[in-house]
Amino acid sequence: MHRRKLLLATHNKGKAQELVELLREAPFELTTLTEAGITQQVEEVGSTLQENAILKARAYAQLSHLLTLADDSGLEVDALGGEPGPQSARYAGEGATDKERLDYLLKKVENIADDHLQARFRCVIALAWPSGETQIHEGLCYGRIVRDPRGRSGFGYDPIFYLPELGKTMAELSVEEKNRISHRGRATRKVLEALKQLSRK
Ligand code: ITT
Repeated sequence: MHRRKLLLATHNKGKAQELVELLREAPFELTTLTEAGITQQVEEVGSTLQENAILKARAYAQLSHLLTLADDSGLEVDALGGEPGPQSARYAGEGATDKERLDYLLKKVENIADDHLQARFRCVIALAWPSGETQIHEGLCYGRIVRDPRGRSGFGYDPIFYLPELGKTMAELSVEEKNRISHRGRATRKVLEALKQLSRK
């Protein structure tokens, strides 16, 4: 029997690696933008994670004619009024490296006291069907910013996102450990439930 396909619509390798692991039990055959021959980059012109997740999922679903999953995620620092939020990928300018983004954020929090560095990661996942129908799922992960980057796993702001209960930064966790507690893990488990329900229909 042919399993239905689910397109993981991300150009971010770190995200893709985590999503593949998280969706191992999904009753769908996972495929990527590269495998689907899609090179277009959808512009994230929305002002919220939800708007951008929907924009990406709908656009790639139309291009691929497949059920499509898009993840828009970001880091929210309380003392910066929730910044960088939806701008997380572009915080230090278009084309900046993870290291440049992280340094830029550390500069922004330079004058903020250590006990005011609470932050959270938020992940919004949109599922879109080629018909235009869309579902949204969200996950949060709470921690705080540390000034000395630690760890080599993960991606993005992981080396400066500290999890007090674990005594480690997100970049000191294996993919499995990160998925267990991360914003993306939490959102994707909700997606998985929805996909399982769908496949029972
Ligand atoms: P796609 O749109 O192609 O999926 P992207 O990297 O542009 O890739 P986003 O627009 O959602 O994705 O930007 C999310 C940014 O937020 C990402 O580039 C990281 O800087 C940060 N981020 C999101 N999730 C993260 C995580 O789990 N760990 C560290 N940083 C994360």
